[in-house]
Amino acid sequence: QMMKHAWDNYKRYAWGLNELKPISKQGHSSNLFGNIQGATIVDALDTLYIMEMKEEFKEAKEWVEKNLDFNVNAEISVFEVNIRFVGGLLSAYYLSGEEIFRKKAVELGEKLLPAFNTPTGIPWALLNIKRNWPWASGGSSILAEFGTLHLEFVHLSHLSGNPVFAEKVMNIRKVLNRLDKPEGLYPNYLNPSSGQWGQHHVSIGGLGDSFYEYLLKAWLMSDKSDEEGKKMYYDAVQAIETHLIRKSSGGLTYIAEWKGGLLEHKMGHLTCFAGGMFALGADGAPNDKTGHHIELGAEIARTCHESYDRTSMKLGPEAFRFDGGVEAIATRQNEKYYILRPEVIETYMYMWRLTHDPKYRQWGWEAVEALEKHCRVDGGYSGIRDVYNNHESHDDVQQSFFLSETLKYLYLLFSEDDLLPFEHWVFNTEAHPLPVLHKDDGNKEENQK
Ligand code: DMJ
Repeated sequence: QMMKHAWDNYKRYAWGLNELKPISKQGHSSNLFGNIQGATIVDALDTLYIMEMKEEFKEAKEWVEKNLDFNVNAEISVFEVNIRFVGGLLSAYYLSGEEIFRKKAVELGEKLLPAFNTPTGIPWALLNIKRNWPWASGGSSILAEFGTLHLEFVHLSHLSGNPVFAEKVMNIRKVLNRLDKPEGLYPNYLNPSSGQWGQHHVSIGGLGDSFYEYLLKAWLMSDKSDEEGKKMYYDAVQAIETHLIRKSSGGLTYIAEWKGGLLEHKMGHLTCFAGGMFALGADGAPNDKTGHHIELGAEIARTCHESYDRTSMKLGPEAFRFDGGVEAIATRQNEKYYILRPEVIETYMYMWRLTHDPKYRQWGWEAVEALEKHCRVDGGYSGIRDVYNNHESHDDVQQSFFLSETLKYLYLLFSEDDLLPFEHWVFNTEAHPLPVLHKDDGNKEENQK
């Protein structure tokens, strides 16, 4: 019903545009996608399919056939377009088998390739004028952006028969492996021309997050044959544990940010995805650390739940701190907003599947109630400007990831484990499921031809 409400209102007021403004009941355009339109449609395709909303899936598919056009003349974010559009199209193809989605995914992948024309092969953040974000340290590319192409690009090679996509992302690995890493950590900034790190800032939240996620998932998606991805992931987690993970005096485990050796005792909502990541990776953890990684996941889930529970609206802030006498609370006005992000619910879903502890469903249900009470409006769902306030001030944006991630993870949290089982599917960072590529998949397809 939540999906229906979000979708119907998007359809009614913003059909074909990128996102919905649910208060003003009109389209919302963000500068991430340039002239590419229909972000909500492409991001929502697989959720509609999984929820068996057949009519809606059909109309979304027709829109893609007739209208989805990749004009990259205006500037686009390579990362955002990859995770939402390429990822969304790939999942829609694998779930439905409809050729149009495969064709569009490969077509779009090809348009992204010029971003890799740099001296190192580390891609630019922005196309079509190839450049980086003006705010990024020393003209750098961002770890979480160039490190979050791997899953989609491996699938693009698999589906197109063109090895160029996989070669591009394997080269990123090569560049990273050649570099010295401070204390074994990966800085968020890397200059694509010089191949040198920018500022030594390290984060498991924004600017770093999905790079780590994709190391683990690359290994899982390769049917555990990508030993390099595996080693990079577990080595990185070891360094994160030593240098970034701390426990508050009140007993809450959190992941701090690292700035040139100094810790900032702040955790972002984005960082909360790491609970699910640690638990998902627990099985392969070296040195008998499986139980330890599950426990780490559980502790991060608990901390992130506290960040929700300590607000008036029971929805978590964008960032919360562990200093100045507070724990898991936002102290700065510009960190008190909630924009329908999925990461905490994502972690509940992984923890539920991997432990079956009923508290994760309870916590997920608390989030459903809070979303219904504070974010649901006549025209869809909106983010909130201050979750500590008793009265909602809505931000008037229904983010496309609310349909692709937040609602999908909630649905999976309350579904049986055999819906998209983890042995066969990995989720890209926008919650688009991609199948594990089994070692004999290539041959199977050859034989079928
Ligand atoms: C999504 O686009 C993805 O989850 C990304 O990895 C981080 N930001 C948003 C959701 O918060």
